[in-house]
Order: sequence, then structure tokens, then C-alpha cells
Amino acid sequence: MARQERAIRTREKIVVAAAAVFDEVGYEAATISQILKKAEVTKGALYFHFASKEELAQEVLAQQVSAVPAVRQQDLTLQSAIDEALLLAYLLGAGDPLVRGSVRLTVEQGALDGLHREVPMRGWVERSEAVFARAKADGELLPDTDVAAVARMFVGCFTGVQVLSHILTRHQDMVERVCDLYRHLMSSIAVPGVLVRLDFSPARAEHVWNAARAQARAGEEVALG
Ligand code: XVR
Repeated sequence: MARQERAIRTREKIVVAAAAVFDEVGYEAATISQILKKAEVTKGALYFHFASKEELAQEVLAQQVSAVPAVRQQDLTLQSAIDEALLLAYLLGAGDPLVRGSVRLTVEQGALDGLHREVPMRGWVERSEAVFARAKADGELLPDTDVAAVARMFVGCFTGVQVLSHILTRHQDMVERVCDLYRHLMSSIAVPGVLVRLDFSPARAEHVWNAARAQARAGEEVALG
């Protein structure tokens, strides 16, 4: 393996380990030595890539949106939007360390710890807005829908449901709660002919995950040549 590729892998291993520790104990209580132990790397390797716990947390936050693999494109853009939310919900419930750790960092608002929690949130709002703009251009949304307002509303509602699901069930009912949420929110923005074609079933989440993984693997193979 080339030296540069090894360095990239070590860096990513450290980021995932940091996320796992942030998920388990929160940002404030997390220590560099816990992260070292989990990552199974030397102190030198960690400090080569990251100067501090804060820098590590910022990187975990920065990777939040890309930690969710791209979903397979569906005929209806709104179905793709549902699938993305299902996948994020699934990964939270299944215990994906990067997703869970990053989301905990985002919603756990420590006193003056200086973390830029707006980074992933702005990323989600932008991404949602792009998807809803496409849905609108495709004629799937009721006329006069304000896509920027809708994007903020979806991200806010998702976050609220996530917090409640974590408190009540440690995310075990996350997929079901997101299905309920989307069934209600979509009926306020989708044209009737589209609404009846949308699939909001919780069982869909695992299929979305398998399809996204297969697609990501195929992409890697193409990249390797
Ligand atoms: O934007 C999101 C989706 O497009 C659905 C609307 C999800 C936003 C998730 C935000 C994340 C940060 C804290 O969840 C939290 O609870 C996938």
C-alpha cells in the first residue's frame, strides 16, 4: 500500500474512533487517551493528523453529511428524499459510529466549547434544499412551495424526532418515527398524484441501505480500475 494511502486510512481510523468515543461519553468527557485506545494507533500518529480534541470533533462534524452514502436514484425525487432520511435513521439505529458520534456532537450543546455545530446543519439544509428544488422542477410539489423554508423545516423536524427517539429508545425506533414524520410532512408539500405513490414503510430502510452499499462498492471498483 502506498504511504499516502496508509496515512489516509490511519487518519480515517482516528476520526471514526473519535466519533465512537464522542458517541459513548460526549464531547466534554471524551479524552485523547480513550480515542487512542479505540483507534489502536500511537500518540504520535494521532497528533500528526490532529492537534487537539477540538480539531478531531470539528472533523467528525465536517464528515457528518458525507458519512451517509448516496441513495439509489428513484423515479420520484421525493422518494429519494424519503430514502435519504430512512438511511440516516437506519444508520443511527444500527449504531454507525461516525453518524452517531457526529449527530451527538451536533445536538449536545456544551457551554462555550467553541465547536462549529452549524457546519453539518448548513450542509443538511443545503442538501435538502437542492433535493426539494429538483422535486419542484419535476412538478412533484404543490405550486408556491417555498423550498428553502421546507428544507429548514425538514431538517429541524428530523432533528427533533432524533432527539426524542434517542431519549425514549436510544434510537431503536428511529426508522419508524422518521416514517411517521415523513408521511405527515410530505402530505403538506406533495401533489396528490405523487403522494399516493410514495413508500413510507419502515421495512424500506434496510433495502435502501443494501442498495446504497452495493452502489458505493461498485463505485470503488470503478475508481480502482
Ligand atoms: O436533512 C436531513 C435529511 O435530508 C432529511 C431532512 C437530515 C438532517 C439531520 C440533521 C442531524 C443533525 C442532528 O440530525 C440531528 O439530529 C436526511
